[in-house]
Amino acid sequence: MLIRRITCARALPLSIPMATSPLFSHLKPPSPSSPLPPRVLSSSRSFPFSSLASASPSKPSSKRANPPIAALVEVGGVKIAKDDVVRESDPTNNVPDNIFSKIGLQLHRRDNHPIGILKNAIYDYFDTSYSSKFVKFDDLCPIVSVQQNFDEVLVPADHVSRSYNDTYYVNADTVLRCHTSAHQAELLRDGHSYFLVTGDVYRRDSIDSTHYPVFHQMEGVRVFSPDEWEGSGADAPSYAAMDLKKCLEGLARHLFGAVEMRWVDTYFPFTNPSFELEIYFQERWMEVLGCGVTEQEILSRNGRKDCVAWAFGLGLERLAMVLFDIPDIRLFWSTNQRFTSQFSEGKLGVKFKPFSKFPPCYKDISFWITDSFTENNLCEVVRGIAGDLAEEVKLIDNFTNKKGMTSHCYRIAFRSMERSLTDDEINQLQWNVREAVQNKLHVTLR
Ligand code: FA5
Ligand code: MG
Repeated sequence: MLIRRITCARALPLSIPMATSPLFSHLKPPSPSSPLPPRVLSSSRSFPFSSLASASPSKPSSKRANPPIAALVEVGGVKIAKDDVVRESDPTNNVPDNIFSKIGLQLHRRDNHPIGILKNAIYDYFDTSYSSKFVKFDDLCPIVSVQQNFDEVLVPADHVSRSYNDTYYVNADTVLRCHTSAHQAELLRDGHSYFLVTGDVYRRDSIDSTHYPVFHQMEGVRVFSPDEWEGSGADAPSYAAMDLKKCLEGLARHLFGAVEMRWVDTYFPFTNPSFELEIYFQERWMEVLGCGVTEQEILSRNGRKDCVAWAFGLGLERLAMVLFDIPDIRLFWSTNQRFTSQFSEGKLGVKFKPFSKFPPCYKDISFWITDSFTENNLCEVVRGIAGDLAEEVKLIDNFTNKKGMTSHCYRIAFRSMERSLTDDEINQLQWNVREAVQNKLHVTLR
């Protein structure tokens, strides 16, 4: 294993394709003068749409891209009805059906699924290295308050991650957690000093092989009392930062043995200093985790005034992609036996054998954007219609004419991982996408 330390603020241009779009990490804190994202959607804004299933009543798709959805799910003993989460008529709600359909599936609690196998392997590492001191939570409800998800981890009021463009809101005060850090404060208040929280998290995001609107994170927090760093010769934050990197480098060795990695300095509202770990995968650097030394204010607000702590948030899909050689993040949701049968409990070293490779089909769509247009909204429309058949949405052309009108052209890659798509089917999907883009995003098609 090679761990290259990067000392500059950020080693890579932000356009590196496989680095995640930075929801929490930024080069620097957002400026106080940046515009406040809308908390509640005004009816005049072209905005998210709770459900996209009815995109084209006049031209019903011949085949359903999205499977039927259960009306009630249960997480950690809490029953969640579809109506609790998806409310089309409520302008403060932007959760579509296809997102509700993922709640309660809990891939991380399946011992034969790559995400569950990875979770268990990480548990093994922590149990062995820390004599089972880490308390584990993997069944906390993903519906949390804005306070838990943002306020308690010091996310500023004007931070981009709070916008309806980035986060799924159930209503103005309640969200689908967009990171497992949402549970940090309550667990600190409950007196835990070593804990791991694994869960499904939800984000409005781009469409490509390493981004999916539902994915899994594992949060780790360790609190130190003064006697642990006093006498070490280091100050408390340096001591915690050193211990954190040692812990995560050990974890990487435990999981991967030899793989090329590097640390990158970054910014999170809840840690300082903050770092990301990137792994070289499929000929690119891929960000797999964020971490850092917990902001003192979080500790003092939650009864740990004299302590220091570290915290990390791992992207489990990203790590599992490297570990099992899984080329596309959509595969984790596959129920196809040719995928599921390749993995079994405790088997970490297995390399995924692609069972098929069907050709992608590319369709371009061009339109004049409006001020309220965002790429995440476009991706929501595309996913709402094509579901997991949408492999990638990529901006391929962008220009502003003399009148100041800006045109975007996106290339959509449609591909099934399980079968060949017919021309008719793809044309129908693209037709539905065009119609929905025009109606829901209020842009002018070219
Ligand atoms: C966070 O979510 C922070 N809460 C992590 C953290 C915890 C930092 C504690 C400090 C202390 P970030 O937005 O970078 O950070 O996401 C963490 C990881 O989730 C990323 O490194 C990446 O591996 C994964 N990830 C992010 N977005 C996606 C996505 N759309 N699909 C799949 N994985 C993703
Ligand atoms: Mg990040």
